[in-house]
Amino acid sequence: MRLRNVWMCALGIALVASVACGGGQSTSNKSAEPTAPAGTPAGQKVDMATAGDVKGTVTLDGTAPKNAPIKMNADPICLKLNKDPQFQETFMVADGKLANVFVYVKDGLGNYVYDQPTDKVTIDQQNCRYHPHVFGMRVGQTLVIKNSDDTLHNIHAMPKTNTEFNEGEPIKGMTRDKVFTAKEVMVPFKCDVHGWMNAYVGVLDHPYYAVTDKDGKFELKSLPPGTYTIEAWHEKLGAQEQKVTLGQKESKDVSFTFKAPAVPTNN
Ligand SMILES: [Cu+2]
Repeated sequence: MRLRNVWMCALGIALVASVACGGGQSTSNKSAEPTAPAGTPAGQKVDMATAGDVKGTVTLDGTAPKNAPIKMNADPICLKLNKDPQFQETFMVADGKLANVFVYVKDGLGNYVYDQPTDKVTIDQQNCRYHPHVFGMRVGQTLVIKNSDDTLHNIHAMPKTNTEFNEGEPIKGMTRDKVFTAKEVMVPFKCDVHGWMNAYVGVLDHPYYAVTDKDGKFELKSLPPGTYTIEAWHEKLGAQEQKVTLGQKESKDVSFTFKAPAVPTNN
């Protein structure tokens, strides 16, 4: 390895260690480890000196369907916690921009290795809803399932690849830790006590994922140069893919448009 490359790699490692990558939001305290020898892409860390970004906006073309109303009569505690009318979060649209879309690198990353996040991801059962509704996490990362309500919640994960689980949390303040062992987009959750409660997690083996915010925006930071398939997933509108090629330090816009259903969906 030439001296310059050694320096670039060292810089890259230092940045990887100090800057949160994508949705991982973790800061690793691990000291820099030696990278694989030059010419051995497998097991190599991303060189932050040449990394770029993919950002974009997700738009809904057409009129957003009305979200289904939620009736919480089955549980008086939930009813008491929610005085205002409640609706599903299926279509979160403002000015035509779509929130709660999971966007991630589906293909093209090769064999890079990434620091394992040391932080935990939390899904909270609060006011008889899941928070967040759509989120991402890493394979091997701890998911804390919390009950903030004074009522029984039963979180039921229904993966196809990972192991299904179905666990009750009868007491306010209870938490359970879970780990997904394989990548899977998406794993749905439901509450077996409250039929309206649902959430989705995208589990990935890399840090390049995001969920669109209320303005429909997302950002995948610190992507190495390469050609990638970016997928945008929505719980009702399905998934779309786009290819993008990133040169060194390039920032590219990859925006998606989903067509609103012609007939209102029964969400
Ligand atoms: Cu529940």
